[in-house]
Amino acid sequence: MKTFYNPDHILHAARQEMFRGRMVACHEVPARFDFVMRELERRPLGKVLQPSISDIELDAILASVHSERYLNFLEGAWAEWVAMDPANVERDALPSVWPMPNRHGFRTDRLPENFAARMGAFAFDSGCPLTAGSWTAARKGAACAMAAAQDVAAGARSAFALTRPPGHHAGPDFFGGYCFLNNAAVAAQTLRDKGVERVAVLDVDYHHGNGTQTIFYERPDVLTISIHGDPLTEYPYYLGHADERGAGAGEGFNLNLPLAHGTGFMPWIRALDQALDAVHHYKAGALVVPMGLDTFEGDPISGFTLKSGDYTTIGRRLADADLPTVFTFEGGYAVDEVGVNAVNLLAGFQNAA
Ligand code: OKP
Ligand code: ZN
Repeated sequence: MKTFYNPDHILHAARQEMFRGRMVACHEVPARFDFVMRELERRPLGKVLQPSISDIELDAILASVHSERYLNFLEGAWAEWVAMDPANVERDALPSVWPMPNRHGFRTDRLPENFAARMGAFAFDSGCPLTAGSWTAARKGAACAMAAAQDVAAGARSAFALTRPPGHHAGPDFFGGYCFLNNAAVAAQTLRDKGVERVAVLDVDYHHGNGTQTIFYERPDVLTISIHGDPLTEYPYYLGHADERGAGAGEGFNLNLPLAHGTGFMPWIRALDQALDAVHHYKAGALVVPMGLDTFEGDPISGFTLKSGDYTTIGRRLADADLPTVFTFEGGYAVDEVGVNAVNLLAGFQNAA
């Protein structure tokens, strides 16, 4: 499989994130990318190349998964942050005030002028710093996802979008969880646009793919599935329950498989089999896998206990679905092991095929 990588990922390198009342070092660091790249050099899976996607193409696909208001906000956010206070150039932007939906009667068509307030209107946590280069990094990352999906639509068995920041928490008009633009949604929509009638997204990151779920919640043409830590105790908390099944025309086309903190490989792989059954019954024509490696036992912010060798099995099992597959790089914060775990999964997939 080809890897489409984002050399501009480095433009997004935040200093600190808010965690329980204090600022702590970011978990989502540029070195994560380097470890995956280094492991791909050690155990090559195919060509490693930059995407060639035009701005027009990219704008169009972003506009089909995110709102115009949100994209405009993100594009101008850093300049507005610095305009608030020139000293802000030394600090990453974080929100500190949020609308309470259904309480204040807040409407997204009546945004406040104050930047900090507007930032809160588009964000769902204070742990996702926006830096001078976040927009460009995220945008170039979305181009990788689009290129990977185009490659698969053109007949490749699989492709990998290697980029950061990750994307699966980014919704139609919100960011959070280290994510700004939803790379997996971009890949799924690209496959749809290329004529794949039914696309399945199977999110294996430790955290519920709340952004992807929300983007496709009312659509029957993209089945969204997520296996993740139970939102009763795990981030992102407010979504990811088993009874969220989709709405309207999308009813029945969202499947959440929450598992308790502490879950090990055997119950995890049973959930994967359940997910793959759903993909099969849906008669998907292609698969998108938001690939988080934070299910690993050594992950500092997660609670499953998968081991490095388990990722090979997961890759193999995903290959059994026998579908053209796009992988996007999501979480995984045991930085030293993230490359080995990612390539184990991808190689497990590729060598099974
Ligand atoms: C992003 B992805 C933990 C705080 C939680 C957000 C986690 C985002 C995970 N100390 N902060 O799904 O891997
Ligand atoms: Zn995660």
